[in-house]
Amino acid sequence: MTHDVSVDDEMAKHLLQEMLRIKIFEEETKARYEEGEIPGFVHLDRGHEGSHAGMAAAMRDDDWLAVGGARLVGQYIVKGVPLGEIMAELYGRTGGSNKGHGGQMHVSKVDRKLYGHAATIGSGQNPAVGLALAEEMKGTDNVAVTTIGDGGTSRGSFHTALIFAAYWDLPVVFIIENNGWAISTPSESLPPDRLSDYGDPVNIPTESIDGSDVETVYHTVSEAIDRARDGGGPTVIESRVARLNPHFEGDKETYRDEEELERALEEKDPVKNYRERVLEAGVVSESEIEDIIDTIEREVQEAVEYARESPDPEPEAAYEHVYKTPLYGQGEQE
Ligand SMILES: Cc1ncc(C[n+]2csc(CCOP(=O)(O)OP(=O)(O)O)c2C)c(N)n1
Repeated sequence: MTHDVSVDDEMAKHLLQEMLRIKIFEEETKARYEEGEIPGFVHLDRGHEGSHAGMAAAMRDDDWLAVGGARLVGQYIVKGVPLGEIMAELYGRTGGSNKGHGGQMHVSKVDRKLYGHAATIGSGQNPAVGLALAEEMKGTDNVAVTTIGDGGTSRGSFHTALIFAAYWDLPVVFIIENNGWAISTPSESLPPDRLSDYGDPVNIPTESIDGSDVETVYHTVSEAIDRARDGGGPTVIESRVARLNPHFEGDKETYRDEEELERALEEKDPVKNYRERVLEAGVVSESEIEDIIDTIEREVQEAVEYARESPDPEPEAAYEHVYKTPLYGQGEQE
């Protein structure tokens, strides 16, 4: 890679640091999962780090992020959820952001303006429209960014959200993280060449970009957010990335061509490519990168310790935060 760096040194270091934070946190998650410490399913983000870090760097803290797709952990990290709370949620412990009720797919944190994922893919876009409408009604210039995978774009709810955002000209940035796969279904089987073309029928401006290039994502999302903040309405961005891990840990990927995966690992690893690029440009030295990695590794170990020490929820907690009033007598207080 011989591209110049197109952001200032401070931003370049920030982007690299955020991508490394995702990568190191997830390597530890994978190891803890394989040791049987983390229950349930985990879906990891390898290949999406640049899309997540570039998106968040373009946002302000008071902008909403309504997350979607299955590549979620990196999105929680870049939106500033404390690593301990994410890890404890993965462990199903009370120290998690959702007190262990949510697990890996359902971290949310309202005071960080992170709107969590529901059980069905493609369900975060209408809430994002509602959040943007609420911000507009309150008279702020905060925007709502929302992510979705290629698979999720097949749901009607996604298209409904586009229609409402266009109709009300709302400050929403729709990011489609197209990693080529919805579990084992290739995104090539979807009708448009560029998934951002789904914005065309409702006249929303669209962009289709290389989402494994963190700076491209940062510039494109910044432009869309600036337009939304200035009253220019929504944008649909297709962020083309590669899925560099299986759909979930344990998926044998028998449907996937080995050569395609090897080529993607060689060419589309956002962290490896950006590390080379900033080193080549003289923005950081090898020893500075090693220091950044040491610091993150310590943070991640602290997160694991926090999760391990955090208690399991009491069985009765299964009835908390579910229904406003207990259902069929369950969980009633004596
Ligand atoms: C409405 C709905 N259909 C099916 C599923 C099962 N499911 C979970 S993840 C997934 C694939 C998602 O693919 P994509 O949207 O491309 O996101 P990615 O996994 O690539 O991040 C599916 C089909 C679901 N959760 N919700």
